[in-house]
Amino acid sequence: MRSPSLSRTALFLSLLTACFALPRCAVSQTDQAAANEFLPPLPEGKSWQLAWSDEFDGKVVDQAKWELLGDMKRRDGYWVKEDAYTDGEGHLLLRTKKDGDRYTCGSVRTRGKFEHRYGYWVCRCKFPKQQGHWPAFWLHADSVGKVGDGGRDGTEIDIMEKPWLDDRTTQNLHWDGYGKEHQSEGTKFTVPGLSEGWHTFGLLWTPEEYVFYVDGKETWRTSAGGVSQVPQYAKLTEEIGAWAGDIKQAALPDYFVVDYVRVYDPVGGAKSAQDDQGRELIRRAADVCPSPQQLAWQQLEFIGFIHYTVNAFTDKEWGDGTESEAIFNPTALDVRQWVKTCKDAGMRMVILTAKHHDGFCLWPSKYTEHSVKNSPYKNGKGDIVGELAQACREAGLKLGLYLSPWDRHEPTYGNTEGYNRFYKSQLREILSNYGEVTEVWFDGAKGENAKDMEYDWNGYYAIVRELQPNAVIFNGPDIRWVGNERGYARESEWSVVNSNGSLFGIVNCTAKDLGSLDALGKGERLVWYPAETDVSIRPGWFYHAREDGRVKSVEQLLDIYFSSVGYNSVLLLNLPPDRRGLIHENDVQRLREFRKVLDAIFDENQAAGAKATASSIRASDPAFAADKITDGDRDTYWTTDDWTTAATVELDLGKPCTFNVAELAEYIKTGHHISGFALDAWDGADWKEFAHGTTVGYKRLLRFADVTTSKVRLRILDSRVCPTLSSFGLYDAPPIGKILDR
Ligand code: FUL
Repeated sequence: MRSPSLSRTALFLSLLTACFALPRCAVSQTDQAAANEFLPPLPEGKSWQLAWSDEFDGKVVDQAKWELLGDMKRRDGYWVKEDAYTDGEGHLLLRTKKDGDRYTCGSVRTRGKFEHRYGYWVCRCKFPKQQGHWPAFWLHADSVGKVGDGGRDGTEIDIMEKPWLDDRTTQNLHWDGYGKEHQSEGTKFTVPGLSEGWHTFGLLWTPEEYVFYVDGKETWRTSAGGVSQVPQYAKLTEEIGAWAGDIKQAALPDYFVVDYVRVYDPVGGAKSAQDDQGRELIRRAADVCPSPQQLAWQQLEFIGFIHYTVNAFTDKEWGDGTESEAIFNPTALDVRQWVKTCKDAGMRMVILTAKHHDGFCLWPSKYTEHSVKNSPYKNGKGDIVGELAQACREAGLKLGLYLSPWDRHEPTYGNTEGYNRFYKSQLREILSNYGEVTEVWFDGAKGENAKDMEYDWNGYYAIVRELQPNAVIFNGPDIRWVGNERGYARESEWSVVNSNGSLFGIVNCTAKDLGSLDALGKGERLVWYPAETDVSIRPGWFYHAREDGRVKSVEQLLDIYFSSVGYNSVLLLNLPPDRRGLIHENDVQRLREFRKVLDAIFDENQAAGAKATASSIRASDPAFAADKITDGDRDTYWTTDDWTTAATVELDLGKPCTFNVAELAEYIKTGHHISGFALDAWDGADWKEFAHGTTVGYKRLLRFADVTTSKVRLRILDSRVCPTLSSFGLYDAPPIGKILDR
């Protein structure tokens, strides 16, 4: 919309701007009247705020807002881009024409550029004069095709369709796809004078219902399908088909003219106090960042666990503390073999059970006789913690230590004061004498018949902070348990959670959802608390000869890798040494194969160096441009302005490439933001979605069927505040069998 002097829009927008400048003030109903825009009534104290609009004042269609559809066949004609253009007078023209022996028309949509849920959506337009084609203003979502959950997971919402030249129009809803599960409801009515001049078509969409309007008069109210609860995009289309009459009888070209599309959100008032709180919660959650130690830990990605104690000799998983030290007799123990196995597998840290629940210490503790010093191992002169620490240092791996609080041997166990003193002395011992320790692992396990006592968690944590200030504490303030021992993180594994106030057991680690806005509740104490995924390469944590044939397959390990490292978690994979004191040949061999497969998958990033353009860049600053995701530098990143929470990045790969794995990485130093994304491939005519996901975080990996294309589009569908992305990868994973045969 445009006029030579102060246009209605300009006046309207200046009123809006003036209003926004005032604290807590949105557009009042009076201002709206001045702007001559009908807006549905709102409860006392609430008013409408413009969330998005296009007045079509530009010389060309704004492609940051709209995607031009075409060239492609559509019903009895073709959608072509050249038939969607602006007239330079503030209007979008969707032209229908005859081009040789085919009929063409224009259509646009905001998919991937503006996707939004709820609010008031309105379009002002003027209709074509000829038969055979019909205009429409509608909302769509890629998930409309999903069957189940009614229309809640996405509904085609037709705010206006007018296939008739007289004054009839129709409004419709379609959900559960377009196949045999398809469902719909609609209304058809006449508005005298509709086929002449300008008219507005509006939809008030709340979580509970849809209310449709024509020229500010309610025409239909429904909650059919259960009401879509997902962000949707707008479409302005022209289509050619018999529903609109015979196109051969039409004198072409003919035009569907659109003056504007505007989307408003309600603000202010009682409900909005909630909305404001919601926004405040989102902002606070988005502002939580990792500590340098948490960040360094996350970058380790893949680490090893070594479970070793008397259990290897008794064939048990939990020793009861009565085992004689004499049975601990590894004859060929070689910590360098452990470290080499871990390093060759790509692990960057090794965590050792210095003491498991049986109380037997792998170092010669001053505070108990139940340790290697009274065992045949090196005639009581051995110190496995010290030997491993040395081997890790030599190999450049980090060291982590596990010291079980539950101790079934120690006589003071059960006496809160006595045992805490004992445990803290041991903790000091292992954290003082072996150089740098990067992770301290506090196991929460305690048998059912364990004596009753209170662990002094805060005292334990204080010792770690004092002696190893760079260490992260597992099951304490820094790192949480993922919630299972199968190797699977959550698909939406948020790193920001709401703590219940205590340090130990900050959250219920096994909860299905820890990080969604719902799960954050009031967000009283938001903390960065990422998940570590611990799992054993065998069924048990300790070595049992009977499990030699039950080492996890490469397929299982790969699945675990994609569902842990690939779900924003760190993978802690356990390798139990056997009675000799060696990691068994079967486990070593399996890890070799696993590494070979990982290397073959990730050897070449086909998106490296790709030309990348984004729909939005923070302050238009090249430092935050889209090419930062393909520059191979994880310290540079693409981002948008704070409240731009949906955006797209297009990647030109330069040549057709085939891939079946994608990798996304957020720049988590500034927080964890992205909550929904999709990936599309260009097929020469259109974008086709090939993968989608929820959260990203430090790393998100996706697997899908082979895709061949030279252009890929990433759509960030939702983000708490500005999305960030430091890297993006596309890889071609060969079949596992083929890799292993090489
Ligand atoms: C559990 C322990 O009970 C297992 O033995 C093992 O150490 C595992 C990693 O943690 O809580």
